[in-house]
Amino acid sequence: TETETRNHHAGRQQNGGAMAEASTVEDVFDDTYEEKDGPKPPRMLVWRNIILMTLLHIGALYGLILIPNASVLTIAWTAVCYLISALGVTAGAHRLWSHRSYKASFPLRVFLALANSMAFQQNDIYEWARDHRVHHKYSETDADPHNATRGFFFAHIGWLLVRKHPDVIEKGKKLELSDLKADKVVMFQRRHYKLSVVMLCFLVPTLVPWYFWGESLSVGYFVPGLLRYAVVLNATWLVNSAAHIWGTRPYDKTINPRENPLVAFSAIGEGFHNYHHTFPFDYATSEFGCKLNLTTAFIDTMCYLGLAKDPKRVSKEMITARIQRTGDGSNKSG
Ligand code: ST9
Ligand code: ZN
Ligand code: ZN
Repeated sequence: TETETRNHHAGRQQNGGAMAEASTVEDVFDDTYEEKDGPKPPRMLVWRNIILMTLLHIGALYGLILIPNASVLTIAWTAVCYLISALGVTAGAHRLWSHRSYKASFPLRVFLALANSMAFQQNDIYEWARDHRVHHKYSETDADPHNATRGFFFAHIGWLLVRKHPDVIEKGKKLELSDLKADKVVMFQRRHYKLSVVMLCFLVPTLVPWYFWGESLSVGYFVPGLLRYAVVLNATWLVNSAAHIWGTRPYDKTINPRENPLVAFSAIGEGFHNYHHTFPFDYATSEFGCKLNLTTAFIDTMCYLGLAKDPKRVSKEMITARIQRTGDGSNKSG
């Protein structure tokens, strides 16, 4: 595995002359890390987050009840907000900024940063990408922020309700993040994160239906606002919880992340998680391109329009070789 992964990285560097930044991305599993011996540090609850997450989910349930009061346009707007915020996470924070699996022009990065603020995940793109690189590099150990060996609840939402394991921070501080620091769009979003979240995650979804087609403010706030926000969050968390627990492992049966079509559907393409942890730099995060994968279709469209370029892909031969060497036998094409 080790040699193969290193070859991927070398391959990455050869892919394009100006790909220097991509070769520094630390998203490959590090099997030299060992968890510290002795008792685990005590779990420290963060009550502020517990209360806020409870209120958010109560608000989202209320939004669910309000759906019959919403106009058709408001429902359509909710879907649009869902897609935009999801793309800000999948095409933006995840495939572009965490993994550098393709290159995006300035206007596309601005769009993805705005979309990312609409999704209001954790913190800004910089912290999201940092935590996500630690997740890949130290997957399912103490240094993984949402270590799925601690169970479904912890991997899903529990990790946001307690202090991080010290190893997450220790290892995260050693990561190479210069590509993120050098990205003006990422740093701008980081500087203005709070304001951009208030505007894009809450005010815009609420006010657009009110201003343009006379929707009530409460439907605007609870349906395209809170309900949409909570559903995008849960769809994202399912990648960390369900897709690390349920599904097949056609590419690498020695790791826990799995292929989960249901998660792929709700997370617009991010549920092919056995593939993704095996080949983290592939822009499609799946062997099967656009299948159940709106994010890949979006990036393809952006490439077609000249707004993105250099999407990285694993060769068919490399996939087949990997399926035969470490797969669980569930892949029909292998
Ligand atoms: C949310 C996040 O939902 C979702 C992220 C999901 C990730 C998903 C990945 C899935 C795969 C991709 C698929 C996408 C699919 C999308 C589908 C869309 C439909 N390295 O953090 P603190 C430092 S959030 C280095 O406070 P605590 C840090 O800089 C929802 N350093 O740790 C700081 O340093 P300093 C809203 C690190 O105290 C210090 O440590 N958000 C690292 O343990 C303390 O940092 C929330 O609900 C690192 N990795 O608190 C919660 N980490 O002091 C927001 C930390 O120098 N978060 N540091 O400034 C929090 O409240 C807290 O982080 C905490 C931990 C309570 C969780
Ligand atoms: Zn994962
Ligand atoms: Zn990833």
